[in-house]
Amino acid sequence: MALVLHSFPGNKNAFKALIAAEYSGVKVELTKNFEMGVSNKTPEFLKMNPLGKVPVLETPDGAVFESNAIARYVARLKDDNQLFGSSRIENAHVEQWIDFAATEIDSSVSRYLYPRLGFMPYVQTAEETAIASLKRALGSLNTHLTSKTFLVGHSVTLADVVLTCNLYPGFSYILTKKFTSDFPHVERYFWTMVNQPNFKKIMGDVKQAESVPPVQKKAAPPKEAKAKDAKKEAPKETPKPKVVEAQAEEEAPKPKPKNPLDLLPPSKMILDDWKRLYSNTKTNFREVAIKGFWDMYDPEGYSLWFCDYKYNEENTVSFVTMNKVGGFLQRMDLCRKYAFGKMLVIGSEPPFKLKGLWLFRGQEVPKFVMDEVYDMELYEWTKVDITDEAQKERVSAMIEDLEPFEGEALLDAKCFK
Ligand SMILES: N[C@@H](CCC(=O)N[C@@H](CS)C(=O)NCC(=O)O)C(=O)O
Repeated sequence: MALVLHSFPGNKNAFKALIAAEYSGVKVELTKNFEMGVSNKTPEFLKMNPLGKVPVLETPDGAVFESNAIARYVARLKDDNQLFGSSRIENAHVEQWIDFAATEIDSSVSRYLYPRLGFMPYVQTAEETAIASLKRALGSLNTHLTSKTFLVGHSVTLADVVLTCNLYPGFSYILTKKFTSDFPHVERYFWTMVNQPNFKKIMGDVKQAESVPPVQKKAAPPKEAKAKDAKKEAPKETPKPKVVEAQAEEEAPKPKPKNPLDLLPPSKMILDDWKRLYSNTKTNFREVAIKGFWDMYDPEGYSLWFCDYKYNEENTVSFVTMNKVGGFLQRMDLCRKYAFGKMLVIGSEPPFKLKGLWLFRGQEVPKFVMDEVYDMELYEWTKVDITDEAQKERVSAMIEDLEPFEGEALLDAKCFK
């Protein structure tokens, strides 16, 4: 029976076990319908890995997390597996390069790439440090590989599996030819590895990044927080001349103006009632939730909007596309009181299409959302005409995650509520 590996598809950390399994004649299968942020937060998953991270391997003797430990476990299922080398010293070297791949390559690639994909805050000096560490590590790897095809010995070992997987996000998303050409032996090594049949079967065709992802626009820190911080920093004991005090009083921060959406005439639609109905409907979704939605919908107090991602051709990697939507929904947190949304990742093959449906308080896409959430301008916004039955049906289908959607499979559907 196959061992079950919990992860989203396309995860380089899951590739390690899947490639090791190919070399070892072990059956490992990815969980079906894994939903990042949902499947890895269930109590059952947290029992397997309290950190809630993937991958996790389920074995008959218990679960294993940490991708390198999982890959080692899988490889050990084959006696005298050459993936560990063929002598004690080779085995030590395999372990040495696995640690090098984790501490010198993976950490630097992550610190360079993830802020650019918006998964971590971008800090220019931190990026410079990450690039310097990465160049240093690639330089030493390049020297080692000058006269070698494999890291250790004369065939693929687990060290090649782990190192290639850790190089993979770098080559695929950020390390352009301009960057890697300083390390020709690393280049040759990487392309040789990813073209080995057992790698290719899992990774598919690997293509090198053609450009460095631009730095994500950052939301300005909330004005209120700035005012509070300024207050904190003011020296406590300094006596102020009266005239300055008077001026300070005049300049005291005014109470925060109400959100204009709170000043709209009351609506008969209670957004929380709709969100509750959406969450609590487990069966007969069309008859209960969708019907309930249209019964509640108040076209005077709310408006519906379709959004279409303008740059779908960039959505070539499933998990990056899904994370893009995840980041967008996190940034929409500031309008939770005034909005409900569905975002669909459409297609079974890249490039994936991103389309969404949003319900906003008022008749416009709220200005403060447009101003604060940079993702908004990456989408084309079209107001739904609910007198048009076809548009109404499209709204229902999007709320319902109806599949196929416009003739295509859904890779993912996320809800903002
Ligand atoms: N050192 C871990 C890293 C695991 C990891 O960071 N997984 C990411 C996906 S690649 C994750 O699950 N992130 C979810 C989270 O941080 O909550 C390994 O090699 O398995």
